[in-house]
Amino acid sequence: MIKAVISGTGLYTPPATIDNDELVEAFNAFVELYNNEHAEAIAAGELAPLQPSSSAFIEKASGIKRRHVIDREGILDPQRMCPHIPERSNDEPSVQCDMAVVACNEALAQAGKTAADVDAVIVACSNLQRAYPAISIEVQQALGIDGFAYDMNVACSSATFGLQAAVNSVENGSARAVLVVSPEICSGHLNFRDRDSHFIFGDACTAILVEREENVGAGQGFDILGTRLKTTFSNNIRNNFGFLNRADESGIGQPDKLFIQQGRKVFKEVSPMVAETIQGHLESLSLAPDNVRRMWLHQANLNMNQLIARKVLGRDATEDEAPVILDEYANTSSAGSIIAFHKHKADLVSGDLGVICSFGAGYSIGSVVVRRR
Ligand code: CO8
Repeated sequence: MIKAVISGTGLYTPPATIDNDELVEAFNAFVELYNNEHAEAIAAGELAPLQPSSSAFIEKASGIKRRHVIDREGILDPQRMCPHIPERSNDEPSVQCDMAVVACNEALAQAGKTAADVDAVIVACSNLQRAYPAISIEVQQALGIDGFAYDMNVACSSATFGLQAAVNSVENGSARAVLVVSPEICSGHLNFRDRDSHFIFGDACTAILVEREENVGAGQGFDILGTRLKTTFSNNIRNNFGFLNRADESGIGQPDKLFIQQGRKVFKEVSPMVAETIQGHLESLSLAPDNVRRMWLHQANLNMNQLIARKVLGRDATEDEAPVILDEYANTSSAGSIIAFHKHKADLVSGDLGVICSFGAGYSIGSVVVRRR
């Protein structure tokens, strides 16, 4: 039987950053503009004044200190509060393709492979910048891969669901190697005017190369012991942007066409589901939580990750056991757990076990158990 192995990972990090103080300063300037503009309606009790944001709240509630973004200036302009990313002509590579190529090239180099060794590309992320042609086919062409490609979206769990699809393709023989790439431009669908969520997201792109075991050198990469996916429908994280928006003009510009969530409900409902999924997955592989050397968890909220790790292990996890990257990157949707894996896997030794686990909108949870070769 063919077995699938993770042989390389890559990461594209946009150079621009925004720290909490800068973001809050822009948000609070917007609040002042809004409240001045609506002073009469506010005084008459017809409108509630907007409340300011605070860096102390952001760090305490989420663990986020800064985020990388494609464009700083547009986000920090209180009159705009949206990144400025100029449209490109059809003859130029798309922004997501550019990000993907950097991350894929790093994953290939880490694995010691070239495009000639790869048969498929899956672009798996929470938002695609156009409907078609598929971004993945553009990436396939940009890398020079002779094979097939497709896009998929399971919000924050896109990369782990994409990993399962890649494992299936490698193990059923339809591809020798598959690149799973997650170009997340979260700043494009975040409402920077919403106090409850303006601080949550950042931009990044990850890539993972999944190959046949026989093509990967001894002691290189990670065996994939199993994947487990779980979905349960919920409206608590939602984005109603879509191709039917133009068919009802009354909805255009409404806040629900960007990311909206009931953050506290998500926290309460998703955390136990994630812990149960990881525990059940380990049990099905005859493994105990004590056997796990590291958990690369989805990076949405530090308190949430500490709670999940505690539920799985029955005690507090050290930062070595559940590394954190959200302080630096914020929530990068599906890229988050893969960034943690990419940055915190080199010190594992042969036989060490780990769990990559994503969770988010859907709800969706993806658990991937790996073992250092
Ligand atoms: N500054 C100061 N105070 C604030 C702010 C702010 N910015 N925002 C809220 N407050 C206040 C509130 O008004 C409230 O005040 P009061 O107690 O007086 O009513 C108080 O702070 C507490 O508010 P919350 O209950 O909302 O705060 P929480 O402690 O719950 O923290 C979090 C909010 C950080 C959002 C937290 O609930 C959280 O992280 N939850 C988990 C969310 C999560 O994991 N979501 C996953 C979404 S990501 C995903 O699935 C991918 C989607 C696709 C990508 C989309 C890209 C854009």
